[in-house]
Amino acid sequence: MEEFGGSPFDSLLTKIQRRAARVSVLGQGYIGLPISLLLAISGFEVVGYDVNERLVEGLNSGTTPYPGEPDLPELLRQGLSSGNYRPTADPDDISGADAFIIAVPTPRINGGEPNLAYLLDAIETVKRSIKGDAVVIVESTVPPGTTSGIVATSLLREIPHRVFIAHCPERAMPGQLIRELTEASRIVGGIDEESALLAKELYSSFSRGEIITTDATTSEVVKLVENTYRDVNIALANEVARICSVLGVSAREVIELANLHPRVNLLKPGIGVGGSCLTKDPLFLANASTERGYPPELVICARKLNEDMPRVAARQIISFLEETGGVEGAVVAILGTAYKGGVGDARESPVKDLVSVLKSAGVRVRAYDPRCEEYFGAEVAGSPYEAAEGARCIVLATDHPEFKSLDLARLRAACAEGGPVLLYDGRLMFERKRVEEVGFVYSGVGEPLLRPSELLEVRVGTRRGSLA
Ligand code: SAJ
Repeated sequence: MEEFGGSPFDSLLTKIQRRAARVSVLGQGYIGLPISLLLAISGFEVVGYDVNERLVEGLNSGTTPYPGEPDLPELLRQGLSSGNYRPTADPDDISGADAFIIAVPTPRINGGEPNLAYLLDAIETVKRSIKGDAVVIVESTVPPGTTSGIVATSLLREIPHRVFIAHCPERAMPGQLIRELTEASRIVGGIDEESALLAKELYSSFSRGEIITTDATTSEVVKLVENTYRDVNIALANEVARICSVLGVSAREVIELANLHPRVNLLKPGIGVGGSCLTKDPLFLANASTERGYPPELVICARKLNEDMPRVAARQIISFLEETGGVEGAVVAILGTAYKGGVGDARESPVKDLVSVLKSAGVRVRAYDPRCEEYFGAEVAGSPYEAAEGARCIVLATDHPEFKSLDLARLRAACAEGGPVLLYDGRLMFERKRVEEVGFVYSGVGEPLLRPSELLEVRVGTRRGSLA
């Protein structure tokens, strides 16, 4: 084994620069797995540890668990064939690494409080595995102060070696993880400058984006602020949508036109905000601030507004059913259950609440998703057309690219006969004209409310259908 002299910092830096550092990644999830593979392919010996034995078995046989990430299977193939990547469920295998990356989930519990149990377990595992000077990187999203607080106190107290500690949040978008992990700029926060520099050196082995160093708490806050910004922006779009509905104008058109202003950039309204990040990060930020004396109203209000969106959609659908033949036993077909288009991930999907509210009103809910296996208790259909059989309402709930090429006439033909059928566009994916031409009543998020008196007058392709 090659010797690296000098201070602990110099020695670790040289090991990283020469790709002689051994890396252990705890958690082979959405982020831990691609990070492990990118490091392995760039020349590091990487042990990818996960407590989930089935996941590890799959990885060892070349199976990627995350559909919707087009580049991941090839990356796993390269990682395994490089001989540098070793998935394991045995914690002893990570012992003695020079760098430990913790990429475990930090889900929220009731009230938005973070559940740090997986993180604390991972720290204990790292503590048992450090056999010399090492750098420990927290990649998981954590409340402000966690890295320099609980993580540092725990690691620095009992270990007789020099331990450098940093927080390196990811900025990668599910659906395009690999591209963003390798190309996006990133923030690296150390509990001291040397920790940040070591983490930066490690990540620059695979990242072409700019890597900016700061302190650990700033990087934690930056991560939370980024997702809060997006959540608040979407909440404003959803608020505009609700305002436009009652004012009788189309929010889609209003936002499109407002965004022509050079300094306006509203995001898209929809039936809700899902995924594991935007649904919890603003709450982590707000809770931390509240604990220190400032309860931030806007952030909380935006979260509530976004959480309410599936119920707003459900209410509009229910009132349509009430006005056109009754709710009990009416079939509603939901297209898409994933939390967003192009992924097979149902975590925190707004479709869960949508299904639940519709079902408790007596609706028979049938759903189809080309990528996702979670149906939230809805009847499962094998195709959009099967889902539509006998339906009085179709809800476009997830903007999967597959739905762009739906045969709308065939969809309408599969629906109930003899009365109006609503196509509720929860992701503003379809053109009103196209939908009305095939005989649907068109409505959706931010569209003018349909008025019952007008409903009966709806004629195919002749006027805008609307309903209150
Ligand atoms: N959504 C809307 N309207 C929009 C955009 C999104 O309603 O205009 C909805 C989506 O349908 C989805 C939810 O918001 O339900 C979240 O989707 P997303 O694509 O906005 O975000 P995520 O959760 O997939 O990924 C985010 C990203 N954060 C930011 O863009 C600031 C990503 O870069 C982060 O790495 C990721 O969170 C994370 O891991 O924190």
